Amino acid sequence: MKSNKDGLSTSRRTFLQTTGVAIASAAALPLKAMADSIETQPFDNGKRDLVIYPQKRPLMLITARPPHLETPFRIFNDSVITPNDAFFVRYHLANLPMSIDLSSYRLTVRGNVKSALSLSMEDIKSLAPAVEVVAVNQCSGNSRGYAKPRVFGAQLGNGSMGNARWVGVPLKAILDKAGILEGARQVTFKGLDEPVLPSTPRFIKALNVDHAMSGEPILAWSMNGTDIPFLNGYPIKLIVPGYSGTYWVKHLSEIEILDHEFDGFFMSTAYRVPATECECVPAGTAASSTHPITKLKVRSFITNLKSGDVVRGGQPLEIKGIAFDSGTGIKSVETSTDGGATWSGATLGENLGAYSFRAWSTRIIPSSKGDLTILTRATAQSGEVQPSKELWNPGGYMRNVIETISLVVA
Ligand SMILES: Nc1nc2c(c(=O)[nH]1)N[C@H]1C(S)=C(S)[C@@H](COP(=O)(O)O)O[C@H]1N2
Ligand SMILES: [Mo]
Repeated sequence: MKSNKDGLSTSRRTFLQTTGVAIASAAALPLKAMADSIETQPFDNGKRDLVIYPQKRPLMLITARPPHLETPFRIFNDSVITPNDAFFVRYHLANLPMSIDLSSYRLTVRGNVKSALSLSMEDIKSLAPAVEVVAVNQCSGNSRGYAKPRVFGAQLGNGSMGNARWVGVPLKAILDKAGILEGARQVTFKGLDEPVLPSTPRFIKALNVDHAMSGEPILAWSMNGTDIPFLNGYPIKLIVPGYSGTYWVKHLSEIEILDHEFDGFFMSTAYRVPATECECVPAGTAASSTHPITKLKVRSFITNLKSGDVVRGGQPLEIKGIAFDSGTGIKSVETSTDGGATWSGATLGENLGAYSFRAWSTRIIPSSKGDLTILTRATAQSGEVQPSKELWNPGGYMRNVIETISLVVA
C-alpha cells in the first residue's frame, strides 16, 4: 500500500474500491461477516466468524467492541514475517480514533524532564537515524483458550501473535531530547484510544527508566516496509522487543516520566503473573503475590500440519514450523514421535535476528499406520526450554507448554 497520510481514510478508500460496501464505523462493527466463513478452534466454544476490517484480510472475530481479531493459524506457514493484513488486532477500549490527521498529530513528553516536548511526525523522524528490528508481538493471553482448567478472558487460539519488521527511532532518543531528571523511576505510555465510560481506566503502560533508556524500545512508524496499519497503531507504535504485546502501545500520543512507580489499572491490577519462580501456581488456585508480566517465554509451533491431518506412511513427511523466545535467540528445535522419550533436532532456517520468529524444518518417515503424535520443543540460547507440563496461572498468560499435534497415518 502507498504511504497514507490519513490512515483510516485511505484504508476506507481501499476497502471501498475493493468491495463497494459502505462502512459505518470501523471500530464498532465488523465490516462484513463472511457468510459460511467460520474457523473452529480445538477447544469448547471455539467457533469464530471470519470478518473483514479496514486494511485486513478475513480474520477471526473475538470481540467487535472493542475490535479484537485473531490470525488464522495456517497463515504462519506462509512466511516467517506476518503480513500486515493478516496481523492480529487487540484493543481494550472501544473509543478508537476514526481517523488520524498527521498534520495535527503530536506526541507529547512531560513529567520529570528538563523540557516537555510536543513532536510532530517529522520531528520524531528527525530525532535520530532510523533503526530496524524484526520482532514478535505476542499478546500475553495468546493460546489462553487451551488453559486447563479454563480461565476468564478472551478464549484465544495461537493466532494472537505476529512477527514484523519495525522501523523507527529509539525511545531513548526522545527521552534524551527531553532530558530525564534525577529521580526518574518509570516512563508511561498512552495512545489515542479512550474508554467509553469515565469509570473505565485508560490504557496506560509503564516501563522502568533503565529499560526505556536501554536503546531497545523503538517508536516505530513502519511495519514491513509500509505505514503501520491503522488498527495496529498508526501512526506510531511503541515496540518493546522481547516483551509481551501489552507494552506495545498503539497510536502512541503521550509519554510521561514519573519519579515513582506507576499504579494505573493496566500495571497494578491487569497483566500480572504469580511472583513465583515459574510465574505459575497449581492449576485452579490463586496467586498470593504477583508482579507485572514482562518477557516472552520460549515457544515453538508446527505450521504445515495440524491435528487430524491424514499423512502417508512409508514416505518422508516434511514438518515445518516457527520458534521464538524473548530475544536471546533460538538455539535448537527438536521433535519427538514417541511422547517425548527421544528427540531429534530440526534444521533452523534463516536468522532474521534474535527477536524474530525462526523458521525450522525436519523430516520423518511415519512407519506404522494409525495415530501419530508429534511434539515440538524449542530451546533458547539462554538455555530456557519449553516445559512438558502447562505452567498454569490465573490470567492464562504466557502459555508455552510443548505443543502436540495428532496425525493419522494411512
Ligand atoms: N493504544 C493501545 N495500545 C495497545 C493496546 C490497547 O488496547 N490500546 N493493547 C495492547 C495489547 S494487550 C496487545 S496484545 C497489543 C496488540 O497489538 P496489535 O493490535 O497491533 O496486534 O497492543 C497493545 N497496545
Ligand atoms: Mo494483549
